[in-house]
Amino acid sequence: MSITTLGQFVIEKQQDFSYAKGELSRLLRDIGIASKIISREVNKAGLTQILGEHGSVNVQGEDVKKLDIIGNETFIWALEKGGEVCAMASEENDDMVLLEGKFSKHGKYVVCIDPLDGSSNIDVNVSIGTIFSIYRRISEPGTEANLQDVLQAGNRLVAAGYVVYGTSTMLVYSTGKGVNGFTLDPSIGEFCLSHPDIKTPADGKVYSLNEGNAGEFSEGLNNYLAWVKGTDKATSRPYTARYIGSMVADFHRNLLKGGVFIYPPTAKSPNGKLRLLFECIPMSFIAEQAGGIATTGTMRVLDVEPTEIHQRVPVIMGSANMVKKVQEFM
Ligand code: AHM
Ligand code: MG
Repeated sequence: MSITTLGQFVIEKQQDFSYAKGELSRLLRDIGIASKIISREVNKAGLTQILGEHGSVNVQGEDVKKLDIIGNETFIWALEKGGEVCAMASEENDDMVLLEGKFSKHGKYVVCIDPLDGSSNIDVNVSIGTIFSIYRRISEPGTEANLQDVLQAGNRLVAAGYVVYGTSTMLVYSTGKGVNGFTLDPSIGEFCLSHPDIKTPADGKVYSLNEGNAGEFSEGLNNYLAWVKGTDKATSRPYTARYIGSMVADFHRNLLKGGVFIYPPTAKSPNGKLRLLFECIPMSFIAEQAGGIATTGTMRVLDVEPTEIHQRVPVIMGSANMVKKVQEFM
């Protein structure tokens, strides 16, 4: 048989890390388990008519929770069971979460997570995603984790990735040695290697940003938009706009086909909308590992030193030449 499951792949790659004692492999396995559970819940989302609306009580008499809450609780459960992680920062929690599993205090890792990104798309059956990043803790294992453990720059990442719940569920991750993608085969309940060693094209045709905010963009960015559209009448240009409003889905398409994803500063939100820890760092890591570029417009996203958990930064990421072109204008 020629399939390689996520679990098999992670074990095969363990030898890439001289310090690895299997904890990271187990942690990646736990993230895979949580993702499969969330995938199952996401697939049931359209059944709320039958199972009950969010906030109501379903036919079994259980409270129906919002999917982002389910996603968050699923990750906390999986990481507490696994015991490799001492603390977590989540888009769903205001503060850092100290994990309370039997072995959590001794866990060597911290995880930052956006359990369900693009949640405004849930009700309309459009792809959503989970984004995760893994760091080694700074504090001593066995002691209580502190804020410093989760406020680490992206250049210290051990691993990061995302799961896209689309026509198939796919998990894409990197441990700093390239990017690999796994598609969930529901018939065996396993993520199977489907996209080995993903390299993003250096050029692309797709630009992805919310142009509804153009009135609040910088002059430079609006000039770029005029340029991609060829409104300067120079020549017709090959670009096309694609923006679903689910970063994971927009990013994933651009990663495979070539493109640039932009969430720029606007007059109202000078730091953009997306969160450094939960969204920008992990996706930038994947972009770079696949051969692309990720910048805030003024610096490499992975070099930004986080100062608070829910910090936001602007982001321009994707195919190297497209990112460079945006920067020329900005
Ligand atoms: P969320 O974490 O609340 O779901 O918000 C993040 C999402 C991204 O997936 C997406 O790129 C962006 O918000 C869309 O925002 P906008 O509607 O401003 O374009
Ligand atoms: Mg989000």
